[in-house]
Amino acid sequence: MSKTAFVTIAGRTNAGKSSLLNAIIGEKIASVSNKPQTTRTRITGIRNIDDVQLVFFDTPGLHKPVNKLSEHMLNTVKESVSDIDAVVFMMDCTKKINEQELNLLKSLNASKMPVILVLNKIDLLKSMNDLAPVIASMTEQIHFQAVIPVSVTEDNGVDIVIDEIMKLAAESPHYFPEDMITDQPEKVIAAEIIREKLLMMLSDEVPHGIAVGVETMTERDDKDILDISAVIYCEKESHKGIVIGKKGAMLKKASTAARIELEDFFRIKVNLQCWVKVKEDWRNREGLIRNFGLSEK
Ligand SMILES: Nc1nc2c(ncn2[C@@H]2O[C@H](COP(=O)(O)OP(=O)(O)OP(=O)(O)O)[C@@H](O)[C@H]2O)c(=O)[nH]1
Ligand SMILES: [Mg+2]
Repeated sequence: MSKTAFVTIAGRTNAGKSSLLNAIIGEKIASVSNKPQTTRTRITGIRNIDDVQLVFFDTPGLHKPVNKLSEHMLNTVKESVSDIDAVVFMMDCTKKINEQELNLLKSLNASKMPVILVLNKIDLLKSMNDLAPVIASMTEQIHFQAVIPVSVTEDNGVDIVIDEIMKLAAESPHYFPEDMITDQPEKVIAAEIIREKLLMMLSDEVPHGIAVGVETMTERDDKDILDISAVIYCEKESHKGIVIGKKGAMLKKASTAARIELEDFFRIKVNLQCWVKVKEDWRNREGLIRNFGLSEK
């Protein structure tokens, strides 16, 4: 008898949602960074355990919308919390809940959607006793299927999250082949790996204005080499200078780090070429957002 559970991972930006998805899938399919709003689209991750297929949707983090891109990101979250079996709601346990989070949780409760509360980053707590008031205040206001304290980076508690989700799987055919771990096209994964390295290396002002598009990705006939060419778009001429760096140092550092991870992911030698272009104010331009695959409309 086969079973399936569709699960959306939602919560504030930087809570550790993509980190959790990667930990559950066992491969890095979603970009992770300490900068807010790292995830921009819905990312699907698939894990098969015995006869159960778990399908996860990682979503952009809740934040205050400031431009058209963030409006699209927040719409993605809204659309991702219907027609599923459960929501994993993730919080950084060192941060207080805000109104946006509370509103989402209340509407999930109203729709009778099972919600598993995952309190992440317990490694940052001085004492586990600090968790008790957090849990008490949350469960006073919202009904949860389960409350699970975890530290994703220390691999503490992730197995308990999986066990809870397994309980919610319903009898159903499997929708994805057994060997599939994500529905992200390879070009998108490659672009996200490059964008993640830039997020890691650049200072705060620039990263949000960056989009990466992989233009070509071809394996050579005569050698085991994958040629990838990518364009890094930034919003300002001055940002382009920062992305390239002194004598190209920044671009070189980021593309080397990306190449190493690309080789690891695709298990083949990679030749990566990155170009930097300016597209002013792309985050407010519908057409460009569609172009980058950040909106389906
Ligand atoms: N200390 C600590 N840091 C963590 C833990 N889990 C994730 N992080 C860090 O938190 C930061 C954000 O992680 P992400 O997985 O990108 O968070 P996210 O919720 O997907 O963020 P958005 O995509 O912006 O919504 C990264 O620097 C992670 O390494 C944890 O258990 N403990
Ligand atoms: Mg994320």
